[in-house]
Amino acid sequence: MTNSEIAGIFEHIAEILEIKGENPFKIRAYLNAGAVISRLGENLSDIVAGGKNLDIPGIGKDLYLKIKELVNTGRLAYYDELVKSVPEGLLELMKLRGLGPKKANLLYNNFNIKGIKELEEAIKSGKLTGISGLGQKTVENLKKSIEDYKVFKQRFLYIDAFNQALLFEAYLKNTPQKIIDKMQTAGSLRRKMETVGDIDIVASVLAGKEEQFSKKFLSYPEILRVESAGETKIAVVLKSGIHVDLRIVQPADFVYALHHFTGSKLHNEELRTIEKKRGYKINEYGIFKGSENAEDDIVGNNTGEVKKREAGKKHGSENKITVDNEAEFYAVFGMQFIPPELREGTGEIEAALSRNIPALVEEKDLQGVFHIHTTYTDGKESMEEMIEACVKQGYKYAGISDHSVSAHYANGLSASELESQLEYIDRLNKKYEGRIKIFKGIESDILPDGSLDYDEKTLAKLDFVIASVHSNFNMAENIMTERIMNAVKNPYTTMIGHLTGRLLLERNGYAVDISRVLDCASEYKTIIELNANPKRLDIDWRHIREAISKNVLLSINPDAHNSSTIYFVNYGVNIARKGWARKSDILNAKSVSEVSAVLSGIRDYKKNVLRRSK
Ligand code: DGT
Ligand code: CA
Ligand code: CA
Ligand code: ZN
Repeated sequence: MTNSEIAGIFEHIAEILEIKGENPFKIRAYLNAGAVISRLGENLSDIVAGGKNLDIPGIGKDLYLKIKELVNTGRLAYYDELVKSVPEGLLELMKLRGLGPKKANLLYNNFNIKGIKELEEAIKSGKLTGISGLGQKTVENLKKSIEDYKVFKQRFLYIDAFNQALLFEAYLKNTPQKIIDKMQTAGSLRRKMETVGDIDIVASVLAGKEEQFSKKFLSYPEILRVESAGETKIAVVLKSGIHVDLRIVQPADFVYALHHFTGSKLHNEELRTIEKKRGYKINEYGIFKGSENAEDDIVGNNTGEVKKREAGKKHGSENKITVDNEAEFYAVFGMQFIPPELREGTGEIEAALSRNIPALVEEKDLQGVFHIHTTYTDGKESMEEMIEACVKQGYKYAGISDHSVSAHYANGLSASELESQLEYIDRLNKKYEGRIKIFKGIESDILPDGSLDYDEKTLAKLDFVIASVHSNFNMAENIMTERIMNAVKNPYTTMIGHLTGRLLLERNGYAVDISRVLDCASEYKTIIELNANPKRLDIDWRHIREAISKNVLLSINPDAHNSSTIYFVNYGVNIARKGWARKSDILNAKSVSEVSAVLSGIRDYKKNVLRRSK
């Protein structure tokens, strides 16, 4: 942990304390310490490691203990608690230019404004005018800050970054003569993170074309401003607010640079640490091994043997090991290829060493889709249009699930409306026989007590039920968990929709004990949806491995409200892969007959469990 990171945390603590209206002396102490630390010549990590006593004015014993905790553990319990003690929206609010803790406090206490959205609405409604401390000018400035914040917010949805990277790359490749040797996106985008901080691009350029390439890059019409432009690194901000980091490397270094800048940092650090013990040095320029014993430990792979050559002056007596691609890169260390999605430092290196990296599910494995809405409720296209789109995609089945009766906001179906929809599906199934099978379903609200909409007689007519929480988000965690577990146990529940209800970069999910829900889903053989809407991507990939280890089946669902969003499942596949999911872990990677058997099997199984427990 660097001095500036520690200083940043202390400054943030001061801000939060100020929002909470705490003792001004305490606040001053943190602010002061932050300032002192950021001016400090010596590294705090070194001071702590050296076991020295700190003798810096402004940093007392209590603060030094906190510094020690940060340096030694990378965290600070006091800070974590503090962050939890204020509404998250308030912290977001403080990211607005011109809005410090005092104003945040004012807005919160007088208008219950807890976030940027609420502030924006309050400004629009004129509610804030004529309040002391919030003059006309201030309000105008806040309005401007909100607009800027939206453009320059810190992270972007994967889908947005992905699309912008595609356009930029297409532009870069579009030259009368070939300039680029190799080019690829790296960073969190390549690892398919659900949100992305910036776009990282690694490129190697044909000899003599370097200047031409830089010029082309810097002439991209979407560039808002250039942050820095060197020979090997260019950083720009696009008009959309997203930053782009370009690294230009020698063709011979491309693979190492690509690997390095793909990250994650944690993955790289772990790999370097393990391999250092075996005499390797890894960085963005290569893999090097000290000349003594250099032959040992070098393992070829099935795509070709690993070559070695002298790296020349730059690395002295070390040998640079030449690889042509990342499969060879990992093979040097006797590892399986680690797909970028898995490079998060969560055990992938160990798995690659013991050949336990699974074959991950792929887009082409999907044979059908569930969770499709139609104009019967809030969908934008007719059922037939949605089915046609699925046929076009080559899907062998489609699961229709409109909203249930409690979902007034989405024009939910009454029991009789649902019955007429089911008859319509019968007719369509005849029409599409041999092409696609339509499964009859519903997305039923999970009512506050955990029960579903409709009576048993109606539910029994369906092939599947997606049970989702759409109301009463603010329950205490244990009550929400019980609510969802009740739905899991219901014999008619096939799967639980969007497990936490989060909207990425907009709102956190409701409080729910995911591990308990997964245990329950495992016991009752209930499927968990991986909602593939790029704003949701819910269940989070960090919980997918746990689900799989508990033998819970996942269903990658587009939650499509029009035919052009059925392809959202591809974003779901990304996330499933990040969660180490194989084809066999995914419901809709199964054939029609397998899926039919699974759906009826779940219901029969749960009915049996219930019967036995009586
Ligand atoms: P982001 O942009 O916040 O979504 O996440 P990343 O992973 O794309 O992070 P970024 O853009 O800062 O850096 C890209 C990769 O470059 C990162 O995953 C690993 C590598 N890298 C960058 N800086 C460092 C560093 O200081 N140490 C190490 N070990 N790796 C770094
Ligand atoms: Ca990045
Ligand atoms: Ca970056
Ligand atoms: Zn839905």
